[in-house]
Amino acid sequence: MSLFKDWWHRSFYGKRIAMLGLKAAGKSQFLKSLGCKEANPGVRSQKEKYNWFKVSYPDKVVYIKAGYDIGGGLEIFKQSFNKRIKDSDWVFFIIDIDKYLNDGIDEESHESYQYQVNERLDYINKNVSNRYFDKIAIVLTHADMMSQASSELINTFQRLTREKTYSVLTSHCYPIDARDERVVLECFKRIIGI
Ligand SMILES: Nc1nc2c(ncn2[C@@H]2O[C@H](COP(=O)(O)OP(=O)(O)OP(=O)(O)O)[C@@H](O)[C@H]2O)c(=O)[nH]1
Ligand SMILES: [Mg+2]
Repeated sequence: MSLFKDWWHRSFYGKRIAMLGLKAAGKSQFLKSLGCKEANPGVRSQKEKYNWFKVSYPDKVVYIKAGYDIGGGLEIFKQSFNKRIKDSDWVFFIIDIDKYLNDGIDEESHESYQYQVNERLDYINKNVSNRYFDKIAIVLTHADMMSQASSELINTFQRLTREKTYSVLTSHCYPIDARDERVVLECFKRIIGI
């Protein structure tokens, strides 16, 4: 009975989500904390398929459809982001706020983290119809590494992006420790509006 119910719910009410972001941003960690057992944080994801899973609250269950946990390389991002944003009910753009603000240079690409994130935001802004922007939420991971309070982090992040063409995308952002299940569940709840 329960298996049938699960099948029924995920087939008809299941939601599709997309995780976007640079490598090691915390995409797999966020999925894992949400309840996806197959997500593998700390291991570089290529294009691993995960099965459907449930996000469980005391009073509610949200069914998430099967999808891909796609790694953060720019080529993969460019190939897949447009379709993924359109096909998904909610899109999580994951940014390591510690790296973003402290702006380290990536050893592989020799570009700063902030530059690479901004480049992707700009890319989305220019290549995706703005009618999809409402379903994109910016999640700022590694907030636990920062001395600033959440509200300050949001202010700092928004100040840096205010003058940019893509500032419309950064109006909703959520600083979290993606390893903390309780925090991730609360963040997810706010984003999807339940
Ligand atoms: N302290 C802290 N560590 C985090 C946080 N989010 C993720 N991590 C850790 O950062 C590392 C990278 O996280 P992943 O979830 O694997 O990153 P990813 O975005 O899936 O990376 P790719 O699959 O390579 O694209 C893991 O060891 C995580 O446990 C956070 O909010 N705080
Ligand atoms: Mg990953």
